[in-house]
Amino acid sequence: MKIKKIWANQILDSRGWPTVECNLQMEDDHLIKSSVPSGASTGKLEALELRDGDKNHYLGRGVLKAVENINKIIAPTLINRESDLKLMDSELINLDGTENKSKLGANAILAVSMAIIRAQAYIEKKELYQFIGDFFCNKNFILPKVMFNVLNGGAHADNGIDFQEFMIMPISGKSFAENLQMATIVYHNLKDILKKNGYAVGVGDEGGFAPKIEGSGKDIIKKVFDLLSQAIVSSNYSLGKDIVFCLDVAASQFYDENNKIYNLGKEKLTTEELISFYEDLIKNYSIHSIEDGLYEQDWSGWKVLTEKLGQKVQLVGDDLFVTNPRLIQKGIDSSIANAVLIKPNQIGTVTETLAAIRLAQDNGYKTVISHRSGETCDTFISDLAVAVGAGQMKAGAPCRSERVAKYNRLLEIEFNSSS
Ligand code: 2PG
Ligand code: MG
Repeated sequence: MKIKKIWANQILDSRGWPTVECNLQMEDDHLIKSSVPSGASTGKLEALELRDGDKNHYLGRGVLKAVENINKIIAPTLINRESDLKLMDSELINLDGTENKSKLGANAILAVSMAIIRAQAYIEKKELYQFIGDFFCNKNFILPKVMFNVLNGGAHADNGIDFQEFMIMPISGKSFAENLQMATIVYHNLKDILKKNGYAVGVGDEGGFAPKIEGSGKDIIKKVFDLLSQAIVSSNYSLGKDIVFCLDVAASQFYDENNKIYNLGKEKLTTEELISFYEDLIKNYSIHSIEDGLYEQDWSGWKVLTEKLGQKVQLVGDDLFVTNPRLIQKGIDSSIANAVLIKPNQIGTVTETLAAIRLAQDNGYKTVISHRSGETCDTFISDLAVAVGAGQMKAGAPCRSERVAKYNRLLEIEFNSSS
């Protein structure tokens, strides 16, 4: 069955900024949609998200050029053909012709790439995760353990907490559904605890609470961990046994490149001091994973970090690797980090995303499939996580429809595959 029509629309993401939606109509008129997310704390080497820059349209953040690139440049090359992800992704890469997809825009290219693989799944009458699994030669479908971001800071909130994401990962549930329930119970108890302590309970970009907490840099972080620990205990779960902590520090966001210093509140920390702060936190709290613990271009600092902490915790590279096989290979070659965050829009096609996952897995690096802080209700990453047996995923708090949509899709996959 051939592709009859492809067209794009400008829609809004969860922060109220424009993003790209791609529509793909099959010969039998079946309509497929995909839409792409957008980051706030983006890595320097990510594929380019094309924005119009016209101040009179959405304050410069419109994506009409990307939409037009799909409608006028990409669509004519794909219609009246049968979907073929591998071939079509490589054509899209060539059509763009730049290193970082800056001509057509990674937002345009990824939206189409996701629609193409969905079209193939539709033709083969398979669930998306089953089709991606076949494509990836994996039959071992696993529901991921999820890092739920229950307290937001950094670029995702305006509360003076420098670490970006404080996440809880339930591990003792017998199913995804059970782990989801555990996270949700802790989330609601955390709300009560914050209220009792006089903190505001509005939420940040990823649905976690975003209270303003007074103190010096390190003290604030410890206070957050104490509040989260209380929420876990008051939910009758055991820290370390039932639930572990995960952090996305997003350290590039508070790094002073000129002075090579991390500004944690009013405290100025060297790389070594920040690493020993992590050691301190690991001793006192059950931390399973630290993402972007150091500045994305400080490869020598990352080397020290990995040597010191790599045996104790998972060290995830996000801004460091930007889902780019070339940078992941560089990390593997120099034994830096031990896990890779996977965000399809950092690289711009589904094929390259799968190549990044394959490279990580083949070299013993763990993979964490991730949303962006600006999201839509597209649930592609849930299917992706199951399909490749990633083992881990993060999609924000169990709150806000664009986050919950991903968790509800995981529930659906788990339910359907067990019934
Ligand atoms: C991150 C992401 C998602 P953003 O840093 O891991 O949580 O944030 O999309 O803003 O880059
Ligand atoms: Mg990150």
